[in-house]
Amino acid sequence: MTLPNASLGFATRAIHHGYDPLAHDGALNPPLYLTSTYAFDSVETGAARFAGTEPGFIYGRVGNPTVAVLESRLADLEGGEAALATSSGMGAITAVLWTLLSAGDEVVADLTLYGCTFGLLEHHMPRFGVTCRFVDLTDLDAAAAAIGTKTRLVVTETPSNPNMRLVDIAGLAAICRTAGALLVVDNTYCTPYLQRPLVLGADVVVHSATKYLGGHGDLLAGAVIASKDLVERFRFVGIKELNGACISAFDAFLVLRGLKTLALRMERHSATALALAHDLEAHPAVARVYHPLLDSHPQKTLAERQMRLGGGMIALELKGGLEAGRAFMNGVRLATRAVSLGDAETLIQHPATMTHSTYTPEERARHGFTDGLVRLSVGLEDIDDLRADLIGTLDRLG
Ligand code: 4LM
Repeated sequence: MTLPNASLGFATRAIHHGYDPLAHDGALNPPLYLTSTYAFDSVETGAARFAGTEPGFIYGRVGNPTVAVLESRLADLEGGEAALATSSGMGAITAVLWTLLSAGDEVVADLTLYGCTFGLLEHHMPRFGVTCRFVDLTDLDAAAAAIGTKTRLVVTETPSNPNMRLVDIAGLAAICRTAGALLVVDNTYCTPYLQRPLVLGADVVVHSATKYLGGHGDLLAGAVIASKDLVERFRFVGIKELNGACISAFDAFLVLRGLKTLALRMERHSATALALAHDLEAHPAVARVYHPLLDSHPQKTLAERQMRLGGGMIALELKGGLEAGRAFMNGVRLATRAVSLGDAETLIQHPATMTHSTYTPEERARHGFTDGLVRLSVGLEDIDDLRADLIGTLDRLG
């Protein structure tokens, strides 16, 4: 049963792509291959597989049949040639950076990135002779001015974690192409259901599949999607020789299960988040709400052009600043105080002391997000219950 993929919709491909039950004893789900190594029928076969002159699995760190189904499906959904699944989002990011960068190279990155990506670029890559310049990539003139002859990679998230800034992927991709730099976009917040950076011109997409792709808060995983050539290098240099961050077959199986409902979940996360963003913005205790589709978002037009539905993430600041934000986070009863995002449960957390505590207070100020910022990952609960919890808590706090 080979499906004519080009004509199929996103949800269908997220459920079926790259797997034929009839080729696996009718098993509806891809078999879970729990093996660390693979038998060769001869020493010549083994040598040919290592040399890359014959296809086939060689060792669990560089491939597994369950993982291969996931990789094929992710490449298809992102519109890329190939994909590599990794042990976590950070495993994906380090596989890309360590494969492509050498001492003396420069990275240009956006001002706001997930805390550990920032920490890696600002505090650790310089130890290996790679410097990073953080630039406001929402300003394409500033981006063009910052990208120089030593710039090998340009790294961005859009919308950015935690403050929902948007970067014009097509515009930035054109600048990178002229300058000879590769554009890496972290698409964790959107997933390919809402935004497809490769189709817009980016060279590499990275994901924390721990989040929406898995969708249930029960695994850690990551992915890189790019050209076949780049993915080969990330697999055989980045994962095999540099960081060893291969995904487990069981986690790959769980991500495949999550993908079956990705389209449904993203519709619901997005609809609920937008409605709650409007409610929160109208509340007298709230100073500012950050969501791509609010009229108050300075890049709403770009959001409508390059992504769909707005996504499930909201950030907000209360008029009472940090103390009011703390009281709000401690006051909620349904939303769960936890980091991570993209789960069925609504999660609430404090970037300055949690996900972005890798930034010093000075860096947070320089990079443009306040200590009072509260982040919400809007889950799949009934909206009336979420509204009662969030708005009710704000009302109670006065
Ligand atoms: C969080 N985020 O924000 P692993 N890229 C983005 C992310 O948000 C994350 C990663 C990569 C959060 C984790 C605690 C945009 C993570 C890193 O956690 O290594 O799968 O992904 O709450």
